[in-house]
Amino acid sequence: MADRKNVQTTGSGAPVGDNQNSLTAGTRGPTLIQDVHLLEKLAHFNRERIPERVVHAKGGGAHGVFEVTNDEISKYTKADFLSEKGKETPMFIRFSTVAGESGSADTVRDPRGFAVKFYTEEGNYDLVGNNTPIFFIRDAIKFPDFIHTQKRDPQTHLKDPDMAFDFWSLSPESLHQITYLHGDRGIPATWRHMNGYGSHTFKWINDQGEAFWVKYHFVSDQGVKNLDEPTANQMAGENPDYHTEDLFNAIEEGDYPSWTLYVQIMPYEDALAYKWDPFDVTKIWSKEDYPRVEVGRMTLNKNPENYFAEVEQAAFSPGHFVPGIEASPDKMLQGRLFSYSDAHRYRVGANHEQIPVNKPVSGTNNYQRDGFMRTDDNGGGSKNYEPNSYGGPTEDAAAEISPFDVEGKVASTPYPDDDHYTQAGDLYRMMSEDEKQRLVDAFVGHMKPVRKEEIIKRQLEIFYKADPDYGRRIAEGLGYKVPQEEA
Ligand code: HDE
Repeated sequence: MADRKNVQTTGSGAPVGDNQNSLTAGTRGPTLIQDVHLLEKLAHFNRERIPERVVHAKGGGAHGVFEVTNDEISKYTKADFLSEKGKETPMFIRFSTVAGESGSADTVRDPRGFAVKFYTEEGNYDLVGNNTPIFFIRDAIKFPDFIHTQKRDPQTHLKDPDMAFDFWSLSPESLHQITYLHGDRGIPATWRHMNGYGSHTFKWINDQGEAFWVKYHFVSDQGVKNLDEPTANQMAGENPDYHTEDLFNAIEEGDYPSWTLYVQIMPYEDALAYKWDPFDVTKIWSKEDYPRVEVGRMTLNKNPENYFAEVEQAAFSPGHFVPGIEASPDKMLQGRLFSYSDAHRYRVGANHEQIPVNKPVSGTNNYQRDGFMRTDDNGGGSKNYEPNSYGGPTEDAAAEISPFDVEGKVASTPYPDDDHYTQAGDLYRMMSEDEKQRLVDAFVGHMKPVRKEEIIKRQLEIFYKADPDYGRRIAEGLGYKVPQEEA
């Protein structure tokens, strides 16, 4: 028998005699069902695909390290991985587009996922953001509808601009994000040349139990570079995996990309007095009001060994908090706290957190048992209930979330503020003339195929409310007048 080290085996470890020829009765006889190697190989092949992510299906990832660069941060959070300057935490990131399927092009006009998993000594902390500081909607209940308009028409199975602009023009809270998306940053040159944001407001708690609101900003140390739409469209055809390839090659060549992490910090009491609802993820906090404070640096320095094992099976959840970091009442964040782990249980399985890329370096110690693909000792002979008299793991009061007051009626409540125009208009007005022209051209190009005139008119009215020039220029490009100025 050849040296076993390099002998091909079946899934059950038995050596394979012949991997070129099926077992047949005679030279031309039928294939025998007892060719268990053939049966296993074909059957496993049929089961190689797991459900792709329902959004963010196309992406790439890398391992790296996060280093704290500011000793002051521990004043605001007791999170251990942020406790002192120089502290390093291994991390894994996955970049992605939103709407495309797993084989779609990287260089489309679309937000980019920016999902970071910090393997801290207090458990995994997942910061599952995008390359935009805001989002299209601000209540989780609208998310499935919104995504349906970004995917394919139920009849034609084609992308349909009527659906996208119908939804956006009937959900004016999307104006800020679609202005951002149709601006230059809507098509990053590479994943290395874009910023990342937590987007939502989160809550930090320090050792004294004081609470602060924070927003995360990962600022690319490579700078921000974008692709213009014609170049991006050409790249989508020539090399649909351009961003994936760029990141892999950069790390392979030792050109490690890094981002400097900052937070904006809002005192707890400011929240309800601030001019904008700090829990409305369609709005930003101005950096004049809440300047960015440096936290640390994230450097990507290792490519995955295996894409499926590490990137496709990666399971990020905004619900993976560590002590000192908690949720805010942002309704989008609240909905995400359910959705991600639910998606992982469906896509990767009940025990997805036992898969190496998802496994906390700090270990787990609980009473969860059984379920598909249980690959650890399943708690061995220890009791699987608590409280118990057998020394099983008990809760740690220090890990309880910080109590906070709530008030008001239980009701399906809209946000109190419907000013979707000021911040979008500010974004338009801060653009250079060239940037404005590219923005207008992008919208004109994307709205020209819209068939329903009422959709176009409704959307033009919304642009105009943000800034009359914004509305007029797009209307002109489409051969319309803005409704507000129709004779
Ligand atoms: Fe996601 N999102 N999302 N999303 N999202 C998912 O979870 C969801 C939102 C983001 O690389 C899904 O594992 C809801 C905002 C990223 O694995 C799903 C809502 C932001 C990724 C899901 C949002 C994001 C996802 C699909 C509205 C930026 C990829 C597969 C409340 C702040 C993570 C999965 C990765 C993936 C739900 C909105 C970012 C379906 C319900 C806002 C980066 O659970």
